[in-house]
Amino acid sequence: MNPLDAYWMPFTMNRAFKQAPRMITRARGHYYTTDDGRELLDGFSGLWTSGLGHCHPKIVDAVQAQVAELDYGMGFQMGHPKVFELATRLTDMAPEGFTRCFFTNSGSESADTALKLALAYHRARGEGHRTRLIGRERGYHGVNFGGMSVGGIPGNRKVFSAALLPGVDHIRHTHSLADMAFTRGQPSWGVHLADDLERLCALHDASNIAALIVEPVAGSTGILVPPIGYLQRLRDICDRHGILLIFDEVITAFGRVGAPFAAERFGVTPDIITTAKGLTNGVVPMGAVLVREAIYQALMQGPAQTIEFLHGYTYSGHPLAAAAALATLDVYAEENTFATARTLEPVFEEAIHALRDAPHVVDIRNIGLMGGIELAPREGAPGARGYEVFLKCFEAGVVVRNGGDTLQLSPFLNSTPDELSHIFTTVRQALATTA
Ligand code: PXG
Ligand code: PLP
Repeated sequence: MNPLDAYWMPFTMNRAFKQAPRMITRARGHYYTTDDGRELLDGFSGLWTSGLGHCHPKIVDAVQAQVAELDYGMGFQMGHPKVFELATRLTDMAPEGFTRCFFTNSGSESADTALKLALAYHRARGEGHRTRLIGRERGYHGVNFGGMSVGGIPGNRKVFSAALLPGVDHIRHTHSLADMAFTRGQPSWGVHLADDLERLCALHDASNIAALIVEPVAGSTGILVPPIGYLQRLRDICDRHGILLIFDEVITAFGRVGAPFAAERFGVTPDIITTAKGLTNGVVPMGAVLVREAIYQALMQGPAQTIEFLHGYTYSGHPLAAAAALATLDVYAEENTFATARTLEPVFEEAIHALRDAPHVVDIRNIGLMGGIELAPREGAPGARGYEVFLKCFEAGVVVRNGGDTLQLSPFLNSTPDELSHIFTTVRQALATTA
């Protein structure tokens, strides 16, 4: 038996991996070390998680100190100081009006928490008829039943079709090669795609719709940057019809678009923001759901001796995660990380768009330090070309990710221009040698 067999790996080609493993044993700064002693430049910041680089000494110290002090503390009907401090810090840095924070352990749990909050909010206000949840084609909101249902990735949904939540619908995605290929930053075409929400309001009657959930920039499906004016128009339509707007900022929060939140970068304020990943720099799993005061207040109206929102995870607000998050927020502030990322954005944009003439490239998209390079699929084998480029980059010492035939780039928020250029040189060489 292969000693790797027992572990069923997540979102991985298990059989192929176990024939030819890619094993990492150490990480420091911007590099992984493999089990055969090679150094890999991480062009994906973990999995969008680790914008500060790996094993940041301040975060490592904070977690080490915490584990020796309070390893776990029951979070139901009890609490520990750091998680309260963290909630205050997060609401302070969130856009105006976000005064409350609920903790989870992942982006998937944040998405499902946000959807449950939306239903509970409307019901508490006497609008229990608002039960429908709207997502968007090509959206990714994790893998739990709620997030998968509002998600719009056919492959993730297909097998579970019979068990998807009822009462869910989707607006159109915003991608069109014909209208926006090779746009730098936000496309000027496509604001009208937001009007698709009006179609669903008319179909279901808006009084039945609880919430719309979208990623401000769709990440997993290949970096779909919102057209200029699009998010604002979604906001306007939601306002007109009393629909809550949820931004899933699991990828976009904490500097990835050169601001604390994409809501700020795009100047559009949702009602609920979901986060995870960069909250702890990926060091300990944690997610946070930020909500506006009115949502919290609506749920605080019952008898005093009741649990107002019957929801929570054993590990909500885990002490190690809280310590890691507090240290991470300190480092973001001390190192001026979000502004650094914003300064790097034009360098990144130049470097990624320079690949326009490379073989197979049909589109390049970027915003902040998120980049997507879409390749033409190989005849009859969608995804194969993207996967081959991923493998070649790995062999050449650079980690990128492929989502099907789109290469995804998520360099460190504190990358050097040389590192960016090394990443793109490696991708270019990989493309040149890929059929
Ligand atoms: N929402 C969004 C917007 C995400 O990007 C999740 C929810 C789920 O988070 P968890 O922590 O439950 O995985 C995510 C996660 C990719 C890729 O290739 C991105 C994610 C996950 C797996 C792959 O871009 N994002
Ligand atoms: N399943 C069982 C049997 C449980 O007792 C619990 C939590 O107590 C869960 C699932 C949920 O686990 P978590 O709170 O870590 O999400």
